[in-house]
Amino acid sequence: MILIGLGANLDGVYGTPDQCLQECSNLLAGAGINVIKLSSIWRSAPVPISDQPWYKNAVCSVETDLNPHELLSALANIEDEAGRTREELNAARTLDLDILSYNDKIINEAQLTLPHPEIHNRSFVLYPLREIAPNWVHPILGKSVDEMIAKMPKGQEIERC
Ligand code: PH2
Ligand code: MG
Ligand code: MG
Repeated sequence: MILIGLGANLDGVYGTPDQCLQECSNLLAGAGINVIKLSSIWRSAPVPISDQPWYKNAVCSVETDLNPHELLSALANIEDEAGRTREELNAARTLDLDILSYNDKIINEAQLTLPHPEIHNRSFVLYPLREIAPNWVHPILGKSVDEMIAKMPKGQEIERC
């Protein structure tokens, strides 16, 4: 299963963060990335806590013929088209598309780490992930989504929209 995390907390080319996430299935399809399942949109406090606007987050599963590196660059192109500017780490953004897992492959390269190294720490990934892939098991940690939710750092405010 190929899993992608979606996030946005600034208005951009496609409108509000909500509107941008709703447009994502079309944007991905245009790049040969077909959305199979899409979670609800969740509203989450920025991690780490800051005075940025709250995020809208979702997770989807996709099918594509692109390999992991091709997928990474296709997602970066979509982020660019959405008006993303690349500033400091964790800066507010119009659209963030992260590969969470690519068929459970393990990759450790400067440009691409798979599975995404923060999955188990982030409520804004784990709650939407549970909606679409409740049986997914982290390929390195060997933990189910529920087990990761039970152990994730506390105090990350999140609500389903
Ligand atoms: N993305 C980040 C950093 N912090 N916080 C929330 N709530 N949602 C995000 O998508 C997010 C974040 C870096 O990609
Ligand atoms: Mg991210
Ligand atoms: Mg990213």
